[in-house]
Amino acid sequence: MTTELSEAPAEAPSKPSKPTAALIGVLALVAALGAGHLAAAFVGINASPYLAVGNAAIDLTPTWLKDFAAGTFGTADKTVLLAGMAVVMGLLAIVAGLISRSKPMPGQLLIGVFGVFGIIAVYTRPDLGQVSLIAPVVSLLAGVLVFRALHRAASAPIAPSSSRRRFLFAGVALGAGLAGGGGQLLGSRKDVEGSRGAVGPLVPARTAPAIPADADFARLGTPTFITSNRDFYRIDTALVVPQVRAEDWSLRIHGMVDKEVTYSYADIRDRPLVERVLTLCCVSNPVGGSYISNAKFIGVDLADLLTEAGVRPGAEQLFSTSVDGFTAGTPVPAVVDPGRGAMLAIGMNGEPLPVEHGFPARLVVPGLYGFVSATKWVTDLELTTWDARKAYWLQRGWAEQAPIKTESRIDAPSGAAPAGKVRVAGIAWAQHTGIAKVEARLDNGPWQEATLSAEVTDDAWRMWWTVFDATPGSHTATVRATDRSGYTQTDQVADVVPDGATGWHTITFTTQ
Ligand SMILES: Nc1nc2c(c(=O)[nH]1)N[C@H]1C(S)=C(S)[C@@H](COP(=O)(O)O)O[C@H]1N2
Ligand SMILES: [Mo]
Repeated sequence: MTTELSEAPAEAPSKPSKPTAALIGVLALVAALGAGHLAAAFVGINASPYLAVGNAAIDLTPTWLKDFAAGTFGTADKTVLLAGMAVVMGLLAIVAGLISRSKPMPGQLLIGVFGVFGIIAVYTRPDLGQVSLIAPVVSLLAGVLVFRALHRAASAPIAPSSSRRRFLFAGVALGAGLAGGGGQLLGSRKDVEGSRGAVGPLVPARTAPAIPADADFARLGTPTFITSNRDFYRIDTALVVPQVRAEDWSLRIHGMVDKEVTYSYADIRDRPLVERVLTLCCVSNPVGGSYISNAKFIGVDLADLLTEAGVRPGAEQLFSTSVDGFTAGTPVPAVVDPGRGAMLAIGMNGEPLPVEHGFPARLVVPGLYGFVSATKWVTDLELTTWDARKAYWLQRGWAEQAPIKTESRIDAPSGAAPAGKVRVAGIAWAQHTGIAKVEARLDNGPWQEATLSAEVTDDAWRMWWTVFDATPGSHTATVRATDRSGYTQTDQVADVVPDGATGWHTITFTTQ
């Protein structure tokens, strides 16, 4: 700092030009984010201030806005969020540069406030420990120091030759890029795909029933009975898919139990495995929506693990926690009843769970929406009461109890069909109750009973089809399902919040 004192009185410093000032702000931002990303590689990539701010934004977003974002951008909503953050940060950085043309202090302050936001975002993440604070602190320091250094170079009284200045600016940009890229590489260095590949074949002792050829009407436009892992719908609150190696994973069962137990991946894998066909559905699935898929899950009975721990009387909810901080509360009766078939799943359609679907392990519970039951990357199960703990979506206005509602959807025809005999086909579901009947009607005419696909299990969806005579022109088709309890789907329209949409799915199509 002595150089500063000796240089200061020499001559009035020159002001950097507006574009240079703006560039200083942007480069300081890029340096801060790059350094933070690199530091995060050593403590967990989610400690990167950029990602931590994004994750915090997701958790703080009001439900209506989340629904709007998911509805408008679909699964690209996360990319849109990250891009939006980049634009806002970039604009603020330009402001920081422009307000600091004569003195570095105002911009430095703004960059500092940015840094503090990053620190708060990391500090308040439920999935990050104290050591993670290193990343946003490094980021703050890098931002402020680079801003000062560039500002000084740009306003030096005897301006360093502009080529030297350009060299310095380019150096910062390059360094920040290398730091960010290096962080990204190092952060994903933990070879989770390698760990997944090393699991080897999962051979269930009890396999799922064989899937008959008439379990779907895919050639008539319904989905295939089993959804491929690639096509299976996905819902995550976290920005970055958690990377957990099987050898680093463990599951702890504690709380209102006789004996706390902890299982390693090998402990679970070495048990006799069971395979079950199960249709998962998201509570956010609107009438006619696509957040529903069906797979063969391989794992162990949750009821067996809970018996080993010994669930105490008075335990009301199984509070499950993921490594990413997501939590779900499942009613105890649904997970201790051996007839229910709730699982700790480690496999999906013959493979170890895909990383995006919860590798190394997740929960699945027949008949309950995913947000109250299907915790991915699960590491902690606490037996507790409803009063003691509130799960992630319960805190955000969604229901405590959320059994899947009996529903149905039309998949064909879509758009146009030749006039005459028109075949209408789709899916229906009432997990853990079973579908008894599906009816469809054309243009509000009489209900007509549809042909159902072969039933594989009452925990999975059924497909249906029927044929109508349709004159050339515009038509509507409507569907409703009746489940094995005798309940017929209500036509009352309900929104997805708080416990799932209702209403009859109606489509419009034209024939010619
Ligand atoms: N860790 C974690 N688990 C989670 C979620 C999540 O956001 N994070 N989403 C839940 C919701 S809302 C649903 S519907 C299912 C979706 O599971 P899938 O992504 O494998 O289809 O996972 C559940 N488990
Ligand atoms: Mo969900």
